[in-house]
Amino acid sequence: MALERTFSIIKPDATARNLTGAINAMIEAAGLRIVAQKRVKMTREQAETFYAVHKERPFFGELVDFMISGPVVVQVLEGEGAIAKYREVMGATNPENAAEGTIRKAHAQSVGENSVHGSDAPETAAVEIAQFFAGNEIVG
Ligand code: DAT
Ligand code: MG
Repeated sequence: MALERTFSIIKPDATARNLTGAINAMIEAAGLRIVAQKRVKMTREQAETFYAVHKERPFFGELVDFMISGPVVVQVLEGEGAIAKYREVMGATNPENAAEGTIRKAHAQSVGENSVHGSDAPETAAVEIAQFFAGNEIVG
């Protein structure tokens, strides 16, 4: 398996509950390395661009409002098979379906307020990383 990078967001429901460190501990325990990280408040335009793939979905407005409702921590994670591995560590989108030991099982509050984002494929990871980080901000 190849060394990969994936894009992660610790979402506003998690930063509000002071869970950045707890989530980072789960990421690192899974063998993923945090090679870039910053805390930001997304603009509405940034959130709409980031989730553009979902713009026709009924929950799009709610999703954007939530993502700009408070600070987020954006991250680049690196490791062997990082994209699939982080999806596993996150757990299912709806915490009711998330496996024991996953971030969403432990911390998510609902399908909308589900604590973390992780890229779903190499192409989306590259686009998402480039939306928030310059190359020289990522230190592997
Ligand atoms: P994931 O974040 O697991 O990749 P996704 O890409 O299908 O899930 O959806 C992006 C986000 O949109 C998800 O994290 C939370 C929100 N969302 C998805 N389905 C939803 C629903 N049925 N109701 C409310 N929000 C939803
Ligand atoms: Mg997704």
